[in-house]
Parts: sequence; structure tokens; C-alpha cells
Amino acid sequence: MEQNSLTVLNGVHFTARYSRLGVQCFPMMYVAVHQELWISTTVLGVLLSSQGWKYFCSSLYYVSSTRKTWQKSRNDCLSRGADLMIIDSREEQDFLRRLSKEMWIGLTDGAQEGTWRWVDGTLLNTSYWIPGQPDNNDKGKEENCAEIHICGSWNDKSCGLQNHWICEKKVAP
Ligand SMILES: [Ca+2]
Ligand SMILES: [Ca+2]
Ligand SMILES: [Ca+2]
Repeated sequence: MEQNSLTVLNGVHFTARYSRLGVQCFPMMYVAVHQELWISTTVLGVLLSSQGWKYFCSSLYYVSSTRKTWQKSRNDCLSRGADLMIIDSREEQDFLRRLSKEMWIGLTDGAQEGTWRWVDGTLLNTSYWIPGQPDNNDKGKEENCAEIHICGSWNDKSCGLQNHWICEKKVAP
């Protein structure tokens, strides 16, 4: 049993314990509410989805219903104990694509043009750009923030534009 701390519901702190069942994306998870009441993954799923969170492959995701700039979107994620989504597997990219929504992700080349980094500071390795992107060109202005386009691949966009966003909180290592 591994343990991980999880604060996802407003004001309610969870401690999650889970063990892997062998199938990579379906860790068994039980959750203690205030260390006392234990609930199953199914109940947790209902609770989480009522708060706008989705569970996939050891992470929780929050899809916004409003639009904000990239930085304000990131601030919203941080206030939820999460951060903008980092795509680190083909499975996660496929999950993101299936949401079919234009959203900010946690990828920027704001610090150095052309050097794309995730919000945890790691360099972009595997990417899923739309052919011809990133083009760093919004009618002559720079584009330093990445979004998932409705087509399912990525585009660089001007960070000050309003967009939906997706937060990720890892609940398993
Ligand atoms: Ca991730
Ligand atoms: Ca750029
Ligand atoms: Ca672009």
C-alpha cells in the first residue's frame, strides 16, 4: 500500500491509499475522509465528478467551464492543489484528445523562445503538435503558450488570450 495526500474537494482533505492491480491505468484506490470514513473508487468517482474532476491513469483532471488567460488558468489549477496538465504518455494524450475541447495545457516557451518546458520545469520530449505548429505567430505577435486544439493536436497561442484549461493532479507516483 502506498499513500498519497490528496486535496481535491473544497475544504476536505483526503488521504488516498492504493495498490496496483497489475493493469497500469487502474490502481485500486480507497480514500479516507478525515482518516475515518473509507470509501471505494466508485464512490470517490461520483464525489469527484460532482466537483468537476475526472480520474484517469493515476491522475485527476479538472476541465474548466470558463475561459481565462494561460497564467490565470494556471493560477486556478494551483489554487486547486493541481497544475496545468503535463502530457507524459501516449495514453494521456489520447485521453486528452477524446475530451474534444480547446484548452490550455501546462507547456510554455515563455522563458526562452523555442525551448518548450512543462510547468514542472522539464523539457518537452515527445510532442503532438499540429503540422506547421508551433509557429510563434499571432499576426506578428509571439505565441508562447500551448493549447490542445479541437482536432486533438497542439498549437502555440498567445498567452493573453482567453481559453478553457485543464488541470492535473497526480494521485499516484
Ligand atoms: Ca500527466
Ligand atoms: Ca513562442
Ligand atoms: Ca500557433
